[in-house]
Amino acid sequence: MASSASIPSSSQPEPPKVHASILSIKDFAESKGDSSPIPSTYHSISGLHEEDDVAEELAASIPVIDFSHLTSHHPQIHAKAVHLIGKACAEWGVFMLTNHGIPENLVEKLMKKSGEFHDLAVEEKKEFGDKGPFEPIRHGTSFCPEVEKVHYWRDYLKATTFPQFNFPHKPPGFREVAYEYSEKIRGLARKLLEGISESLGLASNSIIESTEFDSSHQLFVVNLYPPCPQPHLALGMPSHSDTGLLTLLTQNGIGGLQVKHHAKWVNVNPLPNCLTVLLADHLQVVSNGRYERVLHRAILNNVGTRISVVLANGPALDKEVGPLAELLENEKPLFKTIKYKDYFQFQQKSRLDDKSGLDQIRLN
Ligand SMILES: O=C(O)CCC(=O)C(=O)O
Repeated sequence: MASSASIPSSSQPEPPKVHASILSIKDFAESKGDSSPIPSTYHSISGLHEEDDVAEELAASIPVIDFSHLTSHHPQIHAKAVHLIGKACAEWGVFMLTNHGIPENLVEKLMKKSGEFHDLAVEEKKEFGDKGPFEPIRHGTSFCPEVEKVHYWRDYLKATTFPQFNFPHKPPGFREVAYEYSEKIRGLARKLLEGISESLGLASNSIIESTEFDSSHQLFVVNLYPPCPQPHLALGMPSHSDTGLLTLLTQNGIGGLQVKHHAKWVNVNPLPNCLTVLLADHLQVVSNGRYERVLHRAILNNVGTRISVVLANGPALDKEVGPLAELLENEKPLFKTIKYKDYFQFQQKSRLDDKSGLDQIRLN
């Protein structure tokens, strides 16, 4: 049985003073125009070698899962989809989800309202200023500027949309669209977790029950990456993995997401009207390492504003989560059991890097 644990406070060295004057990178970028050099506090790419590491030829190999096959009542079609989802989780940690049933016009409205939110004047968004991971609605820039050595070319809105639904009341209509979208995404995540449990040879409700997914914590993130005059020097988000079990991502048609696969960066070029599904830290924990979370990052361009809407679907905040008991009948736990709330807080207040909270709870 895995032991219960807490995450020690971060031992990261003190970062240099932050570039406190930039509250919104969108406003900053618009005020400077498209040809001025970016502040050195945003230089997160140190050399060309990082760019050279992109494996263009692998982009077309990112797995595609047809959701309608997973939910099919035809046993053979369902079994094949379960096999494919297990393979995608084991080999990539990311897949594109087609035929998911979310109407295209809902996603269009979501993107429009997301842009309108970020277009509000800074004054109008002040009431949502990020005051910490458990605030229900947070608006800010970069990731966690207080602890960063460099900053990221990104503004964000984060809202906890389950078990309580929290969302800004402006711009008009955004809240309603976000509610509908978040409900649909939670339904998809639940079905995907059933398929993933089956792919591990377990009962379909195994992950759902052990993580109390029906009271799960859902974080709704609306990222905006303005065009960057020197996209080869900065990042929208650095290499990281997400908290939670499954992240479902959609974007406004402008690419920028890359996933790490066998030490190479691979561009995610989504198929039309698909969602991108990323395995997050706690899927690695519950599967006792059979499936690994995927490292990913957001790169920039100097042409158009990119918006991504990212929903992180985790266990219930108060649930102590560790490797699934069924898997520990024949193998040792690779991770400590920890309250998801503690893990989430640690991740949201740390610098984003490859190590993540997983390294804090890994057992040798
Ligand atoms: O915008 C993207 O493509 C990635 C966003 C992301 O990784 C995040 O919000 O954690």
